[in-house]
Amino acid sequence: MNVLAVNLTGVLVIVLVIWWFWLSEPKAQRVLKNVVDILVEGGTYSPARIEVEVGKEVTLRFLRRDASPCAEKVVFERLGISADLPINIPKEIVVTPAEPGEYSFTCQMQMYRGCMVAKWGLLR
Ligand SMILES: [Cu+2]
Repeated sequence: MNVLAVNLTGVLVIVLVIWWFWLSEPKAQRVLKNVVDILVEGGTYSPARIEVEVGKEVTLRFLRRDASPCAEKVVFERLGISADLPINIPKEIVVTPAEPGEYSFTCQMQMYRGCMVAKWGLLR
């Protein structure tokens, strides 16, 4: 009886491990790639460097905690995007990097600095 319980527990653990690492992976990955949360606080974006797939739409959700006017705008120079960031309210910016490479984003004075890196083949 005890041996059977141990074996059943073992099988259950294996099934859970397989589900967690393989079967559940596509969903988690898709969510991670489509929406990226970026915290704006203490003079930094975090994460300050994000990797995204070339040609795929991605939502960057900025949450500004820093009340200083320095952080009030985020500018993607290469994409021609400039947006106001309200304090404590997530602001979604949807971008599609058409070419591989680096797309920096900064505040107006370029004190806050971040970089979105577009690469091929991240989703494969
Ligand atoms: Cu600034």
